[in-house]
Amino acid sequence: MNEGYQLALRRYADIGIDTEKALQTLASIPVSIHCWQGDDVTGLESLGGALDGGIQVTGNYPGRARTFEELTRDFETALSLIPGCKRLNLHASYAIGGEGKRDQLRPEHFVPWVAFAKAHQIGLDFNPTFFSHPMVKDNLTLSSPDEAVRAYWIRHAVACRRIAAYFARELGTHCLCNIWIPDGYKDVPADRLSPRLRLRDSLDQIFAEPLPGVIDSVESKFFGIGLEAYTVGSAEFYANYAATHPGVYNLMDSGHYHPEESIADKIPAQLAFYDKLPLHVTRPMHWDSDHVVTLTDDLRGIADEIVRCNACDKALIGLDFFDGSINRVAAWVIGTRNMQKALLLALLTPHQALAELQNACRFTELLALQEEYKSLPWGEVWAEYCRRQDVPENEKWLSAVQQYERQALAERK
Ligand code: RNT
Ligand code: ZN
Repeated sequence: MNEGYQLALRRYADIGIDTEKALQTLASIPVSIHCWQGDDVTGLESLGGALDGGIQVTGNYPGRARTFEELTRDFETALSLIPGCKRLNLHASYAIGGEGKRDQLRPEHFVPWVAFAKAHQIGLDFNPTFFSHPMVKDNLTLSSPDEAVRAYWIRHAVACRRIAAYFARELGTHCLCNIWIPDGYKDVPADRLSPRLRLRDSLDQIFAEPLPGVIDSVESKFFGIGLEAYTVGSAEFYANYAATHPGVYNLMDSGHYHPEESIADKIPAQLAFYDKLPLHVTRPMHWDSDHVVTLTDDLRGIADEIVRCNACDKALIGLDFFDGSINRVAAWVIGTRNMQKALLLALLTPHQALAELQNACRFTELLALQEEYKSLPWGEVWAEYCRRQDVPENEKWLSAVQQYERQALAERK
């Protein structure tokens, strides 16, 4: 056994933590990696328009994936450098051969993705795509007052849920099908209720069909770029929708709240009522900027809550960042490994003992231990995990990405 790991194992045993058990648990927690970091949320439909819907990718680092082959090759490279259990999160705009007719999408447009998932033994998650499309009129989709527009997007979501069911059937694992819509207004609206009533009706139509294997979620948001005054699918709207529609879950994106709010505290609030906890983990900087996830206190707070609320099997952890200013394969690797490091740190914390201090109102000891535990040798445990999972245990993964950049990305002009 590696010497550094042995020392760490003993140090953790002193505080009642079994590092072997932590590694076992870590390996069992899936992280769903979003395909859209690989191509700046462009998709494969060749519609030619710019990214819209109030979200933005900045940067033009060379090597963006432009085809299914490039995207999957890039993703494979990332997979080979990330330990543990992975899933792939797809958007409907990554359909192959659907000609942008999103209301007519069928499983056949995703056959190569299913083959890819099978080859890598990973599950798929899915998202209808309600942006970057000519049928999005004035940033409105499921809440549009134009019935033709609203009906189009209802058909799209219905089609997507069936595709999600196909993924679940083919891959023998659930498929999270998440609805996020951009709908909102740039300036103060005259009517805040009617759009929400239309959205509620659209969702009722979309979720009418029971589909085995599909977990449905709705993702709220506070504001978008160009949609500053009002968002139809707000936090309260979707929280209440989910609460009154069994089987529909409220997905929390860590960039979709007020800047001083963290979703960490919202996790136990959700878990008091729900058996599943879908998440989009991202890093907002001043706004929903979707920076690559780093090992911040915010991220650690999210992982801590998942672990200490015993929610490792309830959390559906998805990543949602997109940075076009750095190597995109590296972005995947950095962000995903950080999510996993945060989970490991949480698994290496004696939460029960700390909770007992809280219950006994021994707050001095609680603060002292919380701070001392920050310098335990968790890096040795991470390195051991990577060795066992056959991925680089440290910054050596970077040279693999750089080599791939020279071989494969450099020729994409
Ligand atoms: C947008 C939402 C949404 C998207 C992806 C591409 O603010 O976070 O989840 O980022 O669906
Ligand atoms: Zn999101």
